[in-house]
Amino acid sequence: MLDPSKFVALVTGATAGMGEAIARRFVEAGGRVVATGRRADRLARLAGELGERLHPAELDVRDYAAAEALLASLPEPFRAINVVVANAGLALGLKPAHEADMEDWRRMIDTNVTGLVNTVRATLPGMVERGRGHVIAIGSIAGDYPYAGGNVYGGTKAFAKQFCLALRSDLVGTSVRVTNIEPGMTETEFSLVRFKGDEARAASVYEGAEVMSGADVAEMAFWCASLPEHVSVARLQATPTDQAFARPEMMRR
Ligand code: NDP
Ligand code: 8X3
Repeated sequence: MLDPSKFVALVTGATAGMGEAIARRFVEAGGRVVATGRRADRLARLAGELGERLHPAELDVRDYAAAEALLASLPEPFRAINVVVANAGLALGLKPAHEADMEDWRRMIDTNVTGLVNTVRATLPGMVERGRGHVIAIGSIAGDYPYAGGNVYGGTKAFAKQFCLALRSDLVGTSVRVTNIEPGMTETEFSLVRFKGDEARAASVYEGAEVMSGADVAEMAFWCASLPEHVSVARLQATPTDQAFARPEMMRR
């Protein structure tokens, strides 16, 4: 297993849910983390709690120039990033395609597809140059298994999966690993965002079901990153034990 104190991880979407849990997992294991997201207050709170091995940095993943500027401005102990967790993402709405809001579709594509590509393109050259690195994308089982209303969201996660597989082809011989983690239902702020602040509707998604937590997914990301450097997990798909493939309709309650 790799020495966790040598990890310098950049995590997108570290202000909530899985991203926050992943940042926490790497710092608590002794690594350094550049924790990013749009909500600066939450990043500051996390930095206050986790201490100097966490560097908070505001970043909207849709802005490629901002990602490059951030990398150029990192303090020395955080410059040699060797794990990139491209986690920032969202689903908006659950309407059938013929009724869906075009603006929701655009935002999902801008965040989950363009944001992922921006994060990877900005961080890859440094990792290739240093001969060490690991891209961990947070995809979803929705990238494999369709469900009603998952239209564009599932499409963006299918993109993440295929993009990661393609990256692996490009990166053979560079020592940079690529992993697409594909979780099933995980209780985070995901449904609150999907249903635009409707707390009752968001809570009903998880009611009576034993779903995964951000910490469960963080453990998967940490395990993939900790494996010896000659081992590269391509895809890691995991669901709650009571979920088969897709959303609640496939779940025992
Ligand atoms: P949360 O809503 O709890 O967290 C999402 C994170 O993404 C937040 O930190 C948010 O930060 C960040 N984010 C959203 N838009 C942007 C943006 N434009 N720029 C930067 N950061 C952004 O949801 P999850 O933790 O569940 O989601 C994390 C990932 O996991 C997503 O990619 C999601 O698709 C995926 N996923 C979720 C599953 C689930 O059941 N929860 C299952 C499978 C995959 P901020 O708003 O501060 O910018
Ligand atoms: C999020 C999981 O099943 O709600 O990727 O789409 S699901």
